[in-house]
Amino acid sequence: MEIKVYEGYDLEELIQKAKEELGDDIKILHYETVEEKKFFFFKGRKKYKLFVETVDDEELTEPVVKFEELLEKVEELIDRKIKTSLPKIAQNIASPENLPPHISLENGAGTAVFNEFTGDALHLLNQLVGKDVLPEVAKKLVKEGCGLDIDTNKWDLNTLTEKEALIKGIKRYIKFTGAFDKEDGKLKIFAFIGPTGVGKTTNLFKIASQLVIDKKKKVAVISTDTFKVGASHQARTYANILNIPFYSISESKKLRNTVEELKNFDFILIDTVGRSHYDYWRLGEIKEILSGLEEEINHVLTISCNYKNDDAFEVVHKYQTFFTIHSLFFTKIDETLKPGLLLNLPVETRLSVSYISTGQRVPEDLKVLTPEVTASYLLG
Ligand SMILES: Nc1nc2c(ncn2[C@@H]2O[C@H](COP(=O)(O)OP(=O)(O)OP(=O)(O)O)[C@@H](O)[C@H]2O)c(=O)[nH]1
Ligand SMILES: [Mg+2]
Repeated sequence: MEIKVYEGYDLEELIQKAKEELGDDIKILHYETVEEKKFFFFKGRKKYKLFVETVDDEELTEPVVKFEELLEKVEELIDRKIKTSLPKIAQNIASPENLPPHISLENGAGTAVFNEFTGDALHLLNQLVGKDVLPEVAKKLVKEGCGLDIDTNKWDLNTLTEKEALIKGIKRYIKFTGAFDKEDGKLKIFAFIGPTGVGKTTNLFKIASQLVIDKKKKVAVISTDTFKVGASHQARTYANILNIPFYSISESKKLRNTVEELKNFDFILIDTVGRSHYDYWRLGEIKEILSGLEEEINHVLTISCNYKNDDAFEVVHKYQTFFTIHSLFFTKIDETLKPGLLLNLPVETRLSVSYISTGQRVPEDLKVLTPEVTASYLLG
């Protein structure tokens, strides 16, 4: 690199001269103007000083790093980064700790963390999770049938069979109402509430049949489902077969009067219209019809076993904001292979359970829920 100075009266000419001598790629650093002194009558002229830097040949040739080379370097860096990070990512995915708790690898989708369990206890846990029992619920229940294994310092079953262990847990965490019955000779009222099509009407009549035929009780049925076309007809037909009184009522005052008239009966079963748990307005309507009888009515929340866990919890949650729930009445167990709800709902919500509907036949397809019956459905 070299700096040259050109002097003259025309700046354009100076630049031209520099280019001719040094080439087109000169670098103009700066220029100065110098005013020449006046001489008698002549005005002083403006003179220019141009400072130019010559550019080395090397600098003019190819850039130090070619674009392709730069690209290669970047690609190499990315490759290296992927190679070092991938094993870690892969490990993280496979590690049980990183999976949502209710997913089980054994079932092809991942595995829940049951580090503190071993042997049969672990086998039982995986079986339950495979039936959609939430891992936290499964752990709670299984631990009841476990003791600490001294060799491994982990929990293992201390019962003869897995079913026994599960029953122990179920007894500890789930309340069972037993068959609907009368205490102290007073009239008992049950209202079947729940989402659409879960089996409220069908199962109400299964209960009515058992009470009338097996227990020789005095039963009346009231339907507040005046909304659905044919609903009242379906219920009336069942009532006629059983030869029991049937009422179709849509006003709360009339309902209260009718209940008053039926004082000497053993049971009143109230059928309600199925409502989406998201339909607050319509749930409010049911509450309004039943109002004034809150204290006397046992609200039986009917829920289908083939509901997904999240949906079922949502149903319970929404219905609980309107009604005090007496018990969960499960239906359609015959329509699912994964009845985890049977444990998840009562354990997590602490609501009691009453019955389970096992099919469409009235009155046969109904069982009173007990710890043994519940365990059978989970373990086959
Ligand atoms: N597979 C099976 N079907 C059932 C069971 N319980 C009821 N059902 C059927 O489910 C359908 C709906 O039953 P309903 O008793 O009318 O249901 P609901 O809850 O009263 O319905 P809405 O009044 O419309 O809300 C009918 O076809 C029943 O036979 C069950 O345990 N298993
Ligand atoms: Mg119905």
